[in-house]
Amino acid sequence: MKSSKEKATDVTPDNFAFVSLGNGGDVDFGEVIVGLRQTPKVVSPKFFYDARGSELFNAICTTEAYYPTRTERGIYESQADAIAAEIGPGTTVIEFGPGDMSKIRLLLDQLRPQTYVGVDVSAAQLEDAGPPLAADYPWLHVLAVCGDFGPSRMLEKYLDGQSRRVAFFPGSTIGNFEPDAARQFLQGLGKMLGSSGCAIVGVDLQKPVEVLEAAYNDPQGYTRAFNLNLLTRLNRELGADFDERRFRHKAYYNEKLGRVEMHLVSVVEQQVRVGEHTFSFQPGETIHTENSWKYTQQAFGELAARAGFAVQKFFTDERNWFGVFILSVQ
Ligand code: AVJ
Repeated sequence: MKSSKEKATDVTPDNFAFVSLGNGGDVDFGEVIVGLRQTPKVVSPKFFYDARGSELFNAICTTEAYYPTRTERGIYESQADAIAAEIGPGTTVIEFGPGDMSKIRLLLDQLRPQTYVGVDVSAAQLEDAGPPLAADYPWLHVLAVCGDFGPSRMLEKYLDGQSRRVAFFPGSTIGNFEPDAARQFLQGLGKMLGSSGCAIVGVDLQKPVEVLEAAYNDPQGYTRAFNLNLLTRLNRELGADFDERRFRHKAYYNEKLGRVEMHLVSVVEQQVRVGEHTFSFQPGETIHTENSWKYTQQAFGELAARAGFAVQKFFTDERNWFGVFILSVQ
C-alpha cells in the first residue's frame, strides 16, 4: 500500500532509466590549484555548480535583469512548431547539463522525439529531474546519464544506432567556452551526431553594454552570491580558507573581445591557503571566474561552419537579444 504522502513520482516510471559512465561526479580540483598559480589567476566556471551554486544560478534566471533565460524560453514557446518542422519526429535528443530539464519540456510536444538523453555530472540533479519528465511524457524514453560533459565513447554505447541524433545545447552554455574551444566542442559533437545529425544551440547575442552589464550585476545580488559561493565551495571541498568578505564581485563587458567577464577581486593584500598550497593576493588582484561570450548571428554561424555544421535555420526574439541556431552536420 502507498502511504498518503507518497507522490506518483516516487515510483520510477517504466520509461525512465539511469546509467552512470563512471567518469563523472568527481570534480578535478587539481585544476583549481593550477589555475590559481597562473597570472592572472583563473578558476573555471564549471566549479560554480555545487548544490548552492545551482540554486543561485536558478535564482539568477528568475531576475528581471538576467534576460537570457526568459528570452530563450520565449523563443521556444513561440517557435516550437517551426523548430520541430526543421528537425522531424522520432529522433534521439541529447542534452548536456540539462539542469531541471525544463527547457526540453517547451519543445517535446511538437518535437516528438523517441528518446531524450540527459547527461550531467550531478546524479542528484538527474534523479530529481528525470523521473518527473518520464512521468509527464509517457511516450518518451528518458535516459539519464551520469558522466562528464560532452560526447564520449562510453556515452556512445547507450545511444541507439537507428534514430536521427539531435544535440540540444540551450542556455548559451556554449558562451562559457573560448571561441576555439567552442569550435572543438561542436566538432566533437558533430562526430557523435553522425552525418544525419543536427543540433539546437542557444546562443546569447551581442547587445548594448548597459543591458549586458545589468544582467551580471542583478540588484537582488544573486550573481554576486553565485560568484562568491565559489570561494565557499573551495573552503568546504578543498580545505581552503578564503574570507568571502575580503573579495568582491566584479562583472563587466569586455567590448573588444565581446564577452562578459566575471572576477573576484581581492580588496586587501592577503594570503590564502588552499589545502597545502598558499596563494598571495595584491589589493585589486583578481581571480577570473567566468567568460560569457556574446556572438553576432554572423560570427556564430562562421564558428559553426568551421566546426563542420551549416546553419539550417536561425530563430530569435523581437529585440535580437538571443539566438537559437538549428545546425546540421555537413
Ligand atoms: C549558464 C554560462 C550561460 O554565462 O550567462 C549567469 C552563467 N554567470 N550569471 C552565463 C552565469 C553569471 C551563464 N551560463
